Amino acid sequence: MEINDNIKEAIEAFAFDGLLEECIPFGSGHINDTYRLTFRTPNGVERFILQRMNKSIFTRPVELMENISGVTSWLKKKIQENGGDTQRETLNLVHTHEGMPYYVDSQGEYWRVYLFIENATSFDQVENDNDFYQSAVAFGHFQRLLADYPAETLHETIVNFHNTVDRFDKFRTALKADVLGRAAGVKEEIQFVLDRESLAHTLCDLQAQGQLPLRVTHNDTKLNNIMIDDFTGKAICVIDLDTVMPGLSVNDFGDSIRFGASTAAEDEKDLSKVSCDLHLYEVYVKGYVEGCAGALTDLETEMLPMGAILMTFECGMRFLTDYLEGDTYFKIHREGHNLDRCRTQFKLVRDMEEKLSQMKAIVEKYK
Ligand code: ADP
Ligand code: GN1
Ligand code: MG
Repeated sequence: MEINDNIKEAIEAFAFDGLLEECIPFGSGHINDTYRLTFRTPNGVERFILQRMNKSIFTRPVELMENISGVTSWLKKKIQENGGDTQRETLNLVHTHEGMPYYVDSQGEYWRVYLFIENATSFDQVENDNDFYQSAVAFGHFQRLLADYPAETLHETIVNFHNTVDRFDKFRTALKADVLGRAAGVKEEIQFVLDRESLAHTLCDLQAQGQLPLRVTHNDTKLNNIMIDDFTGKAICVIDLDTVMPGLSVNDFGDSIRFGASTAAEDEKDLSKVSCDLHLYEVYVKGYVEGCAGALTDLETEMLPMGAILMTFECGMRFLTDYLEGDTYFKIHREGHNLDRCRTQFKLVRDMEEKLSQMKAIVEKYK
């Protein structure tokens, strides 16, 4: 790959050994620009993840990096106490020559580097039950490891990130502005959202009434934000820590179901392929309840299915909002990409609404 001057400047700022052999775009995240770096050193090949943080989404990157430094140091201590491998079981930041955990380039862009987690894979779709089960245990366990983290020291990296009511209001604002005149072409999707205003309140209201506890959560629990060991099949590391903040456990659960229990990709065009696989849902419920190891309250457990519906609804609404606003938030790779994503989410919501009693019965089995 031709390395442009910005990437070169960033690479030179970090304390690497050896000779750069390769720099390639990596992964399928929607937010940051991610590259895999390969260096040839006297000890062999060493690889790293280089990321340009998305400054228009994460408007306070210094605070964000404070969160990540704090959380990864905390996790490292816990992993060490449990006799684990600190190099693979959490993200490890590489520092700059100046000893900083990030670099600001001459254009004002923020960069960070992590050790590359070798012999592990981040999956965009569930390939077998075990991977999904493992990811559930790992996300539950992750929350437990952070249960006594001093939450007051965490910055809110995106304000109102999973405030579904606020997302609903933002959708309405985008609809009113309709800057590109796209609303006329998506009337059905718009109506789908408008019909569910009261649904949007469900979890926010329980939280506001103090019935659901605020916990330190990941907030972006997609399957591809977890690394699965290629040999043992165990989920070894939770990645993408940009949104670790106080939040609801049911939302962490719900986002995993939204992405992982779907029978199709998030951007599948053929909606007949999209549904919520109740078997995968059950696999995840089992793993998540085990991973949380008794930490969930009765109401949190009861609300897990609602978390799945609401996170899927919220995500679909966010894709639709971005479509109406001209695709300024999520990276798109084709015309109408956000609309395709929105449609899969709404298809899933409808399917989950129909399966709600079965989803509840499954939770009953494992609580
Ligand atoms: P985004 O916020 O854009 O989703 P991520 O931090 O999730 O960015 O990174 C994008 C992808 O890069 C991940 O899905 C994963 O495939 C890969 N990745 C990120 N960090 C590492 C790491 N430390 N080791 C190996 N792969 C990684
Ligand atoms: C984004 O960063 P990534 O690709 O893991 C988004 C999530 C959405 C997801 C939809 C910071 O996740 O909230 O659920 O896309 N992250 C941010 O795929 O907005
Ligand atoms: Mg990611």
